[in-house]
Amino acid sequence: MAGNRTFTMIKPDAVAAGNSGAIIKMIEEAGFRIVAAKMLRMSAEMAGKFYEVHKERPFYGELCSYMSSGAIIPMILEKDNAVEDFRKLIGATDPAKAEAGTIRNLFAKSIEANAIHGSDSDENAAIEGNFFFAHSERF
Ligand code: 3AN
Repeated sequence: MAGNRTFTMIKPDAVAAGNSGAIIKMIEEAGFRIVAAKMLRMSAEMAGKFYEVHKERPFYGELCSYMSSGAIIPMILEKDNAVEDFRKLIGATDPAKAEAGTIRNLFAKSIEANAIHGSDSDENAAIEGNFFFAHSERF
């Protein structure tokens, strides 16, 4: 059965460009409830831990320095079929391939600075949510 929670981060490019408000508005208008949210800047070490599953990929080093280059807004979101519906709302990893009207189509600058993260499975949504939020920080 599909789970009802996913995890997202608004990435440094979108926060720096002043697009967080517009992105959160799209997320809420698509029917997601914000369960947890905060703003922080990750250290390179913290980004390295978050993206550990990608450590063999050629872009790992750059991805970690990019993700620690500025403030991010991690959030836990709730909706029926959350993981799949959220991936549809954000669009493809590469903004050039992201469907019109998706968050990445509207706001991403490149495949790396692609505005927003969305978990790819219920299992990863739980792991990633736990990485940033204590149970007492969820509403
Ligand atoms: P998604 O975030 O769409 O699930 P993944 O899991 O393949 O995409 O990649 C994780 C993150 O790594 C992406 N959000 C993106 O920022 C970065 N990334 C993916 N592919 C590349 C690439 N070819 N070059 C640079 N960064 C990449």
